[in-house]
Amino acid sequence: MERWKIGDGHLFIREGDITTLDVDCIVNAANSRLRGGGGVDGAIHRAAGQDELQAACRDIIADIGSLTPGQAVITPGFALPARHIIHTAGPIWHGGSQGEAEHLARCYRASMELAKAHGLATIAFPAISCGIYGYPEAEAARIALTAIRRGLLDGLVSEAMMVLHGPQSFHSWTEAARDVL
Ligand code: AR6
Repeated sequence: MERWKIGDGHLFIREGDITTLDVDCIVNAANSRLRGGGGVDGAIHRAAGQDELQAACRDIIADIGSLTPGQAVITPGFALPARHIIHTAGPIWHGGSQGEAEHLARCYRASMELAKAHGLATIAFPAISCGIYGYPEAEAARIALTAIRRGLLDGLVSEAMMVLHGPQSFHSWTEAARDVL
């Protein structure tokens, strides 16, 4: 695990399974209809309790229709050690000319703003869009870390953690951190 002090807060980069973390909130790399799916979304659903989490997601979708690009919404964590789940849908990678970078940055920013609005001080992120949605990891890491740095400087949260699945991802993100932070 690596750690940086930023403003009054800290950024951690670590390898692991985000569903095991005891934090105020974890972020789910969801789809815009909150339908559940594979990747980290599937892991979060299994660990939180599929039925309860899907029921909460259906209520949100009944209210708002679908998530707009970069929007974030919140549910309880149910059976997770984390108290809440913040759901945001990252961009699908189409080569970079369709606003993907701005959309991705907004996912991180909106998640931290929502955490702040709910009085949540510790947040853990997966590498949003870096799996099924195909975002190149080094580029995604630079965007994410820049957004998280700004959020910490703005006092949106006091601890932000990037949780990477596997040693290769961990390596890309710590490399990017040396450039960005
Ligand atoms: N803990 C931390 N990171 C994980 C975990 C885990 N338990 N499991 C996977 N990852 P992805 P996306 C990493 O595909 O690209 C879903 O079907 C994974 O290695 O989960 O945003 C949704 O419903 C990768 O680095 O999300 C959407 O339809 C990162 O999490 C779609 O996939 C994100 O990969 C979203 O695709």
